[in-house]
Amino acid sequence: MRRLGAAAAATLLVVLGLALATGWSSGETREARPPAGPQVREGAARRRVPYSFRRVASGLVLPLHLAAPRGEPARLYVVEQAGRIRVLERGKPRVEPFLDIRPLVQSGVEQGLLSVAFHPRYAENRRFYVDYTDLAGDTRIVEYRSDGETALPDTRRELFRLEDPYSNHNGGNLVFGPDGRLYAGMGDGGGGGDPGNRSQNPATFFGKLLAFDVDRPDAPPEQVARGLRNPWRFSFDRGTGDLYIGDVGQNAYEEIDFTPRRSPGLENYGWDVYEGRSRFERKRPSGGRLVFPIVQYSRRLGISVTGGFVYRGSTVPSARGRYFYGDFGSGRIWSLRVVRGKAQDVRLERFRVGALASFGEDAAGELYAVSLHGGIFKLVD
Ligand SMILES: [Ca+2]
Ligand SMILES: [Ca+2]
Repeated sequence: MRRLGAAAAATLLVVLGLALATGWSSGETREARPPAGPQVREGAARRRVPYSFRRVASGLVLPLHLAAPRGEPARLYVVEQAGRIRVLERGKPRVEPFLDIRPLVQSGVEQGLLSVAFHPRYAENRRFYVDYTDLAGDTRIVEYRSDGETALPDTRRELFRLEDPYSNHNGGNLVFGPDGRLYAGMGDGGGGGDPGNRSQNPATFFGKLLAFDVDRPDAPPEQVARGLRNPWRFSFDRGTGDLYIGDVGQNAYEEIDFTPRRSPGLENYGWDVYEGRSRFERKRPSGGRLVFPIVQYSRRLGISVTGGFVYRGSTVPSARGRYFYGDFGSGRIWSLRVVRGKAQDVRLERFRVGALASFGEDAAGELYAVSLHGGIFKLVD
């Protein structure tokens, strides 16, 4: 694997929203404490597991994300940070990119082309969506269509633009939910400690989970959740519709948030009142249903969480129903099961993927891990 230089690696450490620590502390208070939940412990389960991540492709250039339309079992689409989407067919990157919008994209550290989502009826309508940082550093969410092989640049239609005060914490994940809406995870706008207190402020889109009705392009997105710092990858369980979010912490805790499909609505994931389950700022949450992480881990085990997927593939039966997630900096990967809303059987896996930028699913629900160093790995027996 090509190794990046030390300087590049240092900047990559902030790719996912870790950095710009500004001396905020997470002083505990005597106010109501959140419920204790499972902490991730090193070596909590060292039992032999029959699976691992095996490299299936190399040579991508700063790949950040991976997705596939449901109707294309033989293809993976890999997002490269600079502004391209590459097609992988049986492990081989096609020479011609699927999409190339590099001239429109400001790329580097936490900015760039950050994700792609295919319309649930992509096989018929060929519509797909990208989230990227434009040349002014602002977030854009744009629809394109393809001819089935390659994107058609002239079909571009903008859904959303958000002027961004800082270069970091851009969220950037796009996922279609079980209700057919397009969900977008927005970071808190950046800086350290949410200096503009945007995540709890219902008047801004920062720090929110947004849902777009892509058939009503002029309708504003619904804010379905608030209190996010930098949701670096979220997913809906394709089996149950439950929502899992990896939210990057400030100085202390990385967290995974869970919301069942049938939730009462308007979740508040806590930031910047809480970092993980710890008090961060002495103020009240701004409303909504306060949700604490189902699991968190400290700086000893990692620096920047990468949320993953509940495995619903068929290649590795023993992993079915387990939620996989990891850490960008340490490359550690864990899995767990959610039972009645709680994390159980949290397991540190034996394998690591360095510069773990994302997980992704193919059409059949097989699970992949994406290394920013250029490799794609598949969960196999
Ligand atoms: Ca703040
Ligand atoms: Ca939180």
